[in-house]
Amino acid sequence: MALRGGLIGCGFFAQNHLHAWGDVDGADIVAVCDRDDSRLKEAGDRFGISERFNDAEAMLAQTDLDFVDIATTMETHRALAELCARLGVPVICQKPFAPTIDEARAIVSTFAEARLPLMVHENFRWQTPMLAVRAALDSGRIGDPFFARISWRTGFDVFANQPYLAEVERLIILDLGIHLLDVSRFLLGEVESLVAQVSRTRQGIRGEDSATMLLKHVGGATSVVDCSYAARRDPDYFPETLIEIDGPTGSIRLDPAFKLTVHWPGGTETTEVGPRLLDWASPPWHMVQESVFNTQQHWADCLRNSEAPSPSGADNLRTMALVEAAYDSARTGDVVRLAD
Ligand code: NAD
Ligand code: 89V
Repeated sequence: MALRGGLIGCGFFAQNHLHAWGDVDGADIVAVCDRDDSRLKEAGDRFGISERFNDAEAMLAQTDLDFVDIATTMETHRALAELCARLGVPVICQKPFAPTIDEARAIVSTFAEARLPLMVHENFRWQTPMLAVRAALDSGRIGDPFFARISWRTGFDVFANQPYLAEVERLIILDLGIHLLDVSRFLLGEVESLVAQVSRTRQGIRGEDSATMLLKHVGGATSVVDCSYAARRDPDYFPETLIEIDGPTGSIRLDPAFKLTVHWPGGTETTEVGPRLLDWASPPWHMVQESVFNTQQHWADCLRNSEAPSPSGADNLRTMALVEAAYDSARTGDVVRLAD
């Protein structure tokens, strides 16, 4: 029997969740919830879901669910997740896990006490190109990396689809940098210390729209993580993450258009590591859209097999700690040391 899921939040990005759930093997969304009647109706009609609720508690009371997919914005995550925990329902929750690490810790603690599965829908580590970089590192061809640059710079108008981003005090590190910091952990391991600089270039927004972060990883590697919503470039590679990694015996580069180059004593190999173009996906979002499918298929598999998901809520606390460290460093100018 397929797992029965309920989705809360039928907004902009949830459309990708719902399309991807249609492709996921072993799980179906059988109920949707949104406070907004028109969005609820549109999602239910488009995806053929008859169980529709304006209130999450009513959905949970009236529908037998194996999990809930929380696709609302971060300020609602804790209340919704803890409601699910009280009712014994596992959760996959969109990023940012919560507006602050303290709220994220509270969610993790609640789910640990309830002994329930909890995953954060952090999908950059589930992008096909990122999995290819991870595999290249795992091949051992370049040895243990000592340097990486993880860069995401665009002038794409993210505010058109996500107008709330113009209102938040903490913008690009908490919205986009959070993905890149997770990637830095995914590729180079845990972080000992971090220093950050931020700036705001765009008019009409409240938060920072550029950030540059220097990380020292456990084991000695250094990474530079940089991101901007204010880069005026042509071509603009939105939403691709560009990566370069150096190791003692070679290097790995992820260049625009998903071109992966591995150089090692055995030679130099260049391959195209782009995503599949899913039938509901459309460039330039198609790589992100495929990662949504990859993330959700992983969650369904973990639930069915009683395995820990990646990233679990507890794991994502380490990424949230880097977000908080970056904001602390940008405010004080100090190098921030991360607790073990
Ligand atoms: P949105 O504002 O377009 O949609 C959120 C929806 O949730 C709205 O329709 C709202 O009515 C509904 N909602 C809010 N609180 C609710 C509640 N308590 N009960 C029921 N419905 C409720 O937001 P969005 O742009 O779709 O972003 C949602 C989340 O997805 C954000 O956290 C964002 O950071 C994240 N996101 C992730 C990616 C990615 O995975 N790469 C990309 C874009 C956005
Ligand atoms: O992926 C995200 O979280 C979106 C972005 C605009 C960065 O794609 O917010």
